[in-house]
Amino acid sequence: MTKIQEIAAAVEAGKSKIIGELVQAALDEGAAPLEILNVGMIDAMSIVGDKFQKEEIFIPEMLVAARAMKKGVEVLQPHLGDAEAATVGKAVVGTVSGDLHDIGKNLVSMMIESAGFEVNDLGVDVALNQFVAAVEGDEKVNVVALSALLTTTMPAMKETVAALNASKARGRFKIMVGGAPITPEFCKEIGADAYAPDAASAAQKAKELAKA
Ligand code: B1M
Repeated sequence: MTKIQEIAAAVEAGKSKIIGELVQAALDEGAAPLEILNVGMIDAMSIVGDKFQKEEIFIPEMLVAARAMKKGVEVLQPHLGDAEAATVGKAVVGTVSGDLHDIGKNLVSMMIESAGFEVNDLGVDVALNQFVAAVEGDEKVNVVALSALLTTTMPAMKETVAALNASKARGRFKIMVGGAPITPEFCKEIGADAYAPDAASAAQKAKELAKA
């Protein structure tokens, strides 16, 4: 088994105690940080999701897998991207109301920060008025990144985008959306400015939006 396969197995089995050592060992062996993330962790979480869907595992197993991934990401974080010297702006990031999934959102936060943004991460289950207050209360904000992982929280994303579109500060920020059930079509339909399929593209897209 390669180190990356060991990492994937540890994420799937929710082995938080050993995941840090495994990630460090893979880095020491010269594995690419993005490969560790994509193959060792994100793919493993997809398998966890599939098993949950087939009722082979249940919420506690999903939760321990998520914890293990978080621990692994903590070790990986300093290797994921070199922070750019100049600040390109400030991004408000959060998972929309009713949605507690934060791993993808945390990766998006981390990658956007590495791309040179200051980040105000509002966390999960963020009410639309919290997003509006965050943009209206801070003139530096030029990007808002909304995450949703559940089809049932897509309406909350739509309402949040509508509230942001109605904000008096609308002229100075762009809205980006993402998360597993989100599509470019949905992005367009709800009036957001951009869609990104993953955290690395979110960082790239945020830079483009900040320049637009
Ligand atoms: Co949840 N859950 N979950 N869950 N969970 C999913 C999303 C699900 C697909 C599992 C399944 O059934 N196969 C399913 C949703 C089905 C649907 O809506 N169609 C589901 C469900 C049903 C639920 C509950 C309703 C279960 C229940 O209670 N019956 C419940 C809801 C709770 C709530 O939010 N109110 C629930 C709870 C949980 C846990 C708490 C146990 C745990 C979350 C722990 C945590 O986040 N701290 C959990 C987990 C771990 C998952 C899965 C297994 C993994 C999610 C994850 O972290 N993936 C997930 C199945 C899956 O995704 N395959 C599942 C890894 C992460 C890196 O990927 O978040 O997709 P992701 O982020 C990606 C991209 O989406 C993108 O970038 C990241 C990659 O680079 N991205 C953005 C994300 N946000 C972005 C924003 C952007 C741009 C890109 O720009 C702004």
